[in-house]
Amino acid sequence: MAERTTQFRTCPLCEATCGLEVTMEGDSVVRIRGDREDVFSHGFICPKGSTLRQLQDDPDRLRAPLVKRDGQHVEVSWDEAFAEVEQLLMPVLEEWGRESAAIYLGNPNVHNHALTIYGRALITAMGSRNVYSASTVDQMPRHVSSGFLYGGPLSIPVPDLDRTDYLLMLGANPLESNGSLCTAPDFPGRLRSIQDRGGKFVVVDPRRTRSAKAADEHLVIRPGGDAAWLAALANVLFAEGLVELGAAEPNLDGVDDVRNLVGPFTAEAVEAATWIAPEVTRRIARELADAPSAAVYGRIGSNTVEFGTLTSWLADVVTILTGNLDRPGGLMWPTPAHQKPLKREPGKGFRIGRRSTRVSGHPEVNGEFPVAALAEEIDQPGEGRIRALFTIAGNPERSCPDSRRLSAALESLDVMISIDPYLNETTRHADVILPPPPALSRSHYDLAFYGLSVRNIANYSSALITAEGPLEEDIIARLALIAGGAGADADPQIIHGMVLDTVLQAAVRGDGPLSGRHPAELESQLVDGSPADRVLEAMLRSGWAGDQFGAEPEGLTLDKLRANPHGIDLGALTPRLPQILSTESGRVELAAEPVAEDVARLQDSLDRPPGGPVLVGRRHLRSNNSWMHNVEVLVKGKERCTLQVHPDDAADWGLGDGGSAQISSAVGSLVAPVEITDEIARSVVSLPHGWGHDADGARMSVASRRPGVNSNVLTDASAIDPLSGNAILNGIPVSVSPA
Ligand SMILES: Nc1nc2c(c(=O)[nH]1)N[C@H]1C(S)=C(S)[C@@H](COP(=O)(O)OP(=O)(O)OC[C@H]3O[C@@H](n4cnc5c(=O)[nH]c(N)nc54)[C@H](O)[C@@H]3O)O[C@H]1N2
Ligand SMILES: Nc1nc2c(c(=O)[nH]1)N[C@H]1C(S)=C(S)[C@@H](COP(=O)(O)OP(=O)(O)OC[C@H]3O[C@@H](n4cnc5c(=O)[nH]c(N)nc54)[C@H](O)[C@@H]3O)O[C@H]1N2
Ligand code: SF4
Ligand SMILES: [Mo]
Repeated sequence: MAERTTQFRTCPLCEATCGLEVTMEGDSVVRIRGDREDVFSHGFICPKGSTLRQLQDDPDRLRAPLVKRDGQHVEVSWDEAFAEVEQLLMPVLEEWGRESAAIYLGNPNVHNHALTIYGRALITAMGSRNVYSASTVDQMPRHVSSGFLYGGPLSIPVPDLDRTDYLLMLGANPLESNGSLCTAPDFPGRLRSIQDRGGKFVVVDPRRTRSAKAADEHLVIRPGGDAAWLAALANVLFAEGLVELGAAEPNLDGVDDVRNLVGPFTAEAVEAATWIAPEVTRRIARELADAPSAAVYGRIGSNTVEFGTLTSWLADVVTILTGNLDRPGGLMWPTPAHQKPLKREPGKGFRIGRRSTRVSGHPEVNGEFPVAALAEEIDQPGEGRIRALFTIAGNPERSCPDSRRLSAALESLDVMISIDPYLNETTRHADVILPPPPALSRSHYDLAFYGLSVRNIANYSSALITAEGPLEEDIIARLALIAGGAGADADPQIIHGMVLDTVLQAAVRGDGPLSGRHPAELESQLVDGSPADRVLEAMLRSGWAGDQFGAEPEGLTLDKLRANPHGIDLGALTPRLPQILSTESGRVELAAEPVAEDVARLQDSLDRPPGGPVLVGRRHLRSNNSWMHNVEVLVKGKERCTLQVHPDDAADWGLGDGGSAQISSAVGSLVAPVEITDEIARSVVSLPHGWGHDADGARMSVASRRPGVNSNVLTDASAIDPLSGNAILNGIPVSVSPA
């Protein structure tokens, strides 16, 4: 019998970054549970955390590349797969030019440092600006509002959960999702602690979610009403003389403009659009102003809506007006270990629309185009049509709006290449599928999420099980070499060297602690590791907490992280104004023009007559977007892909619990089982996303036995938030009838 060992690593499945204790016997996993000594999660995990083993062992997980031959996916060797990529891709690029290629980056790209670091290399080699990602069905409004307010789309402040006295949470359900754009393992426990220390948290949601039940107060809001309601909170703060800017005041521009902009949004004026009574609006505004510290936090239900960017902006505005920006207990910016020390320099500011999409003219945002436009960019004829597509760690056929059209568009491509462990609804269209190593076979470091974390943490995990195939950075490097014209046999070290050199060159630039040192000298100090780990090491050692390649011997190194498998806690968040600002003015620009101009659209919406029912989404603790429904222990039990309907609506529409309903929107229609519950507001119905696992050609045997329905058949790709290009996935007008 193989020896039993205990290993520690971070769960890569969601943003919470929980520590796992993994008991192994040789190369097999015996047990996974929460790591009680993890410096951040202290033993907390959710039911998904222990399923890394099931993902590893899943017989449907691809172990070798697949290529499509006569409509069937068949296994081939890695060399054959790359040769096939070259043979299919290059003629398309030669005939139609670089702009005929596009890439879609799915959510796990940010849960995997190899992908986070290497994505850019493939985009550069592809030589096309057609970049799409899951960000525009998710958090793009947050990037845009942060870009305009603070100058940088990544300068997203997070609620200082562990010190706040008052948390106002809109369209987020962390008791199911474990939090997003706010990395905080054991989010539920941290919310309870707010209450234990005498504070309060309020949930604003059209559904009485688990988070709403745990909250001190739950406000039922009309879907899409958050921006108007937040504007009303700001209005009350001004009207009642409650604005108190606090220490951030010298850094703020545009407070008076905001006063004017929110002038029309009185508590009375927004009542119909929000379903929130004026006296409640006024009381919440006063509570926010009175609280010793407070933070406003909005997520999916407030981002993937008609006024996503305005909602995101106003959440920060209300926090700012109550003096809670950049102070303990308010909204604060993390300082991830890999970030270089910042100096206050006038920034370049933030801009959108440096180019636009071919068909609908949607502006570029943060270097990408709205994924809602992907289908039409493929299926509409004309110069610049997309004919070649890479998808990396994404399932757009389930996660993006108007799936039917997107499905047909994907099928029509000249060539499609996917990096994914599954033959699923999206990759079934691919000519070549390249499977990455599963989580336990790769190292892990949360490069993205330590920048959105409620404490400054560094925690590195080693790979535990030998990978069956190449590392993901090797796969990307080989694709980049092919796309760049070097061919399928070129040495991936060429790309690895380039990626590393970019980081080392940046490290020695400027007058930071490494200025004057030579990249080659720094490189010679790197410990042996995978290519992505060497880049990570360079980032960490040159970051603010790093050892500066020997100059600060007490500082962080990858070896030091390896010796601390429960992670290193670099402390609570600290104030970062004004250095964090990169606006042109060097100040917080509260009323940047594009944002201010969009307020008129919000004002117009106040007089809209009440419409019919609208559809919203939801998440369940045992799900992870579209891709973990193949894990038996997570999907067993009660049917979860149900249409939630209020009892009075069910009576009006003639629906019975457990019966079937037909739901129709402007773009599609589907039939789903009905779940009658008073946990949802009247005139609102809810379906989770990421289901619909009955597509021909997919190979997910567990998921296909409980397929559920795909809610994105109903979402409309022409409905986007204009500033961010984000798809509107909540508040979709629908009609509902018995099926
Ligand atoms: N209606 C509606 N639609 C939504 C949402 C909603 O709330 N409502 N939510 C949106 C949100 S927030 C998001 S983030 C998107 C998600 O949208 P996507 O990112 O497109 O979809 P996922 O379901 O996360 O699919 C992830 C894919 O990555 C693969 N994968 C997993 N791990 C790895 C890995 O390490 N490497 C590689 N190469 N592949 C991997 C999985 O097999 C799967 O195919 O969906 C969005 N769509
Ligand atoms: N278990 C699990 N965890 C996950 C995921 C998962 O799929 N499953 N996905 C991960 C990803 S990619 C993300 S982005 C995060 C998302 O994390 P959260 O933002 O917490 O996501 P949801 O649980 O979808 O919560 C959104 C809530 O918004 C409400 N809502 C809908 N419309 C409106 C509206 O107009 N206004 C308001 N105020 N509320 C509204 C919905 O009823 C729902 O309760 O979760 C991550 N964690
Ligand atoms: S909460 Fe997220 S990070 Fe923690 S165990 Fe569950 S899936 Fe993993
Ligand atoms: Mo997401």
